[in-house]
Amino acid sequence: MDPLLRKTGGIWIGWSGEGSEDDSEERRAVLQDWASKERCFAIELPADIGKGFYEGYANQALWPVFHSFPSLLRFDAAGWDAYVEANRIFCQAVVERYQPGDLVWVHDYHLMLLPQLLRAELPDAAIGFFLHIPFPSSEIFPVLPRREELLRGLLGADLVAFQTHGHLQQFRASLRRVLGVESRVAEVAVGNRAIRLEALPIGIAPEEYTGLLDKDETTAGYYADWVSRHEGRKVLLAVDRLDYTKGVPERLRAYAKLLRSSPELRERLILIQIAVPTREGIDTYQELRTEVNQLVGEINGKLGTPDWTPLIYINRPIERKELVALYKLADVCWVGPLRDGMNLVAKEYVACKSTGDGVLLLSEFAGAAAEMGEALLINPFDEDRTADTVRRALAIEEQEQRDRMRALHARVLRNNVFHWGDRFLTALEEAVAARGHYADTQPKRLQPAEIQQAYVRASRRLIVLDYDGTLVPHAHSPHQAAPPPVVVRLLETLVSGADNTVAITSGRQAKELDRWFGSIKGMWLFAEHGAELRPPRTSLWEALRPEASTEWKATVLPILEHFVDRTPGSFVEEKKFAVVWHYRMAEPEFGEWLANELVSMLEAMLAETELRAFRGEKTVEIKPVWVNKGEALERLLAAQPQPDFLFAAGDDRTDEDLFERTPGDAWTLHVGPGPTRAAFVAPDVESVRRLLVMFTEAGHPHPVSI
Ligand code: GDG
Repeated sequence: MDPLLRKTGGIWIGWSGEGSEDDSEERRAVLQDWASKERCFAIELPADIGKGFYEGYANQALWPVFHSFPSLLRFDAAGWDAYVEANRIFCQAVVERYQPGDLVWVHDYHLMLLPQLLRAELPDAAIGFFLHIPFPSSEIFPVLPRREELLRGLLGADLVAFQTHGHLQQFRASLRRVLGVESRVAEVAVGNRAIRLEALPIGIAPEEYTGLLDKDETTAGYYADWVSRHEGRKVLLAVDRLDYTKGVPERLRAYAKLLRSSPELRERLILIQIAVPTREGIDTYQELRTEVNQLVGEINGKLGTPDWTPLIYINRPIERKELVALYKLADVCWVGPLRDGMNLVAKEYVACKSTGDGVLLLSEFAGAAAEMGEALLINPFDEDRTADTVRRALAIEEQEQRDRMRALHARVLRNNVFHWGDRFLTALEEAVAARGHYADTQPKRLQPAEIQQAYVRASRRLIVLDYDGTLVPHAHSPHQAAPPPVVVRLLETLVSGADNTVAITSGRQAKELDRWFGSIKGMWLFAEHGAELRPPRTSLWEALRPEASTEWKATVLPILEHFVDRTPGSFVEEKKFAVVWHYRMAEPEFGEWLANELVSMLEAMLAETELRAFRGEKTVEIKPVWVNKGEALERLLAAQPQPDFLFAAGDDRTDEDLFERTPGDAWTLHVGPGPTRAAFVAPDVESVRRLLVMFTEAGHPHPVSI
């Protein structure tokens, strides 16, 4: 971040990494220096908070789960409390330094609660979050204790960005599964806020490496030393923090296999493994160190000769100049993480290969693989095949090797860290700018007098009404929602107006609408969200798409029946063109959880078909995509083109399809809370009925009263 902060004049706020109890003169001088010279401001955490936060929840819960190692998850409530407290302390520190207009960029899994905490303190601040590590699959994420808090924490931001599209998709799937929150590819709406979602792969600052390559004497010295010691041998290089996600034991075993199966390579090859110690306070890391030490001993002990040490193992950090010398030296860079957000070593190596020599061996489980397709990809868990690929890398034809490396090199230089930083900050600024637009598009509370006047003035009216939740409250069971007399009277009166076309668009089946409204001859009826319709003055129902098959129901019904078995109080409703799982009577929390599970499962299952699973009011409905109220509206407008007063009211997601297709000057009304595209909102069914009463008072000889 250093070059980026210099460019933008930003400040860095980070944990000093030690307990605040150590208050020595020397330490204070260092922190002071950082603040004044580097504009890096240290957060102080008490030792127990720091430990519980960093070695506890962040690195023994989040790190393993996010890297798809759920079996290494260790959770204790004290670690979580420390994590919350550390996030709170960060929040305070940001608030103290915040100036209006600042952009706040929160980094990584240690601070997932911070966006929400900041939002509460600084409601207008521009807050972005970047996750450097992968986001796990929605099957794994829910094992995390306190997963809801983490997701809600992130949703405090204006922008949440990931290394790859894959990670972003997993995040969206987890939002659905854990919180039941639906999102779009690039956006999720929470209440009246929109949060932008992005995939922004991080890059490196190439100059920081290439600048040392040929011009720096120390680097040249390191290079000459390494060359003289290993003249005539091919060099494989690996550079990792000694972390179980990085695949170090897997690499060493694959290397041993390679040497055993290809005796001709012996004495002609070395592997240099840099393994920088990290998080040594955590047991898993101690165990990893022991395992790696043992493998190193075995390889050199069993395969080495008096003139040749096959593996050079460096278990400490080296300075960057030496690292660059090694990048220059290496014939093959072997990047083999079992899971990695991005992996910068791959990019640094490629940056140092401007002449096109060298081969990059890259794990398909590193985020980098998504944009470095010219590398030789490996599955690090498959040690035999990995050994084969190393053999292939060593024997690769020069032309192929140069073609691959040149393409990689150009891309790494282009998609550098500045490009990444600019894209992040631009996306954040855009997300904040769009807030105003979003606020403008927020629905207003309906002014009944205003709409009544418009009603009176009009002469070609189209009135489209949802039924459940709009004209009558939702009933516990679909059979208990017969319309009260006042609703029937209201509809009859509206239909009797010569200038009016009135339609009911409902998710209900045709037989129910017939039973309740069959007697109102002049009204359009749309059943099953428009899949079936009955035009005015007819008694026959038509299918919107008569040729559509419904054979798919036989596959989906047993799945829903299985959910009924698991959920007392829930039941399945089979419609002509849809099937619905109702869980209004089920235990609320259990019902919501199962509904999330069901939708997540069906989403994957139905991906290749025209069927979709839709969440409704305590329902999950499976139907073809073309069955929607928007299509119903098109049909109405074909019969009744260009109305001069279009009024549409509804309460749930299915009504949004209709609102989306209405012209800009339509009076669209959403009933109840929740996000909507409608221009207006009304609090409840009663207010809709009062409004319809006003219509009848304004334009009809026999108004209805409630
Ligand atoms: C996280 C994500 C993501 C390593 N040894 C030495 C040394 N290094 C430098 C490398 C590289 C960096 O450390 C390691 O970066 P990675 O990307 O490989 O991995 P993480 O540390 O796990 O970083 C990762 C990254 O965040 C950025 O978003 O790519 O997926 O896990 O720059 O060169 N540098 C020096 N001596 C060493 O011995 N000087």
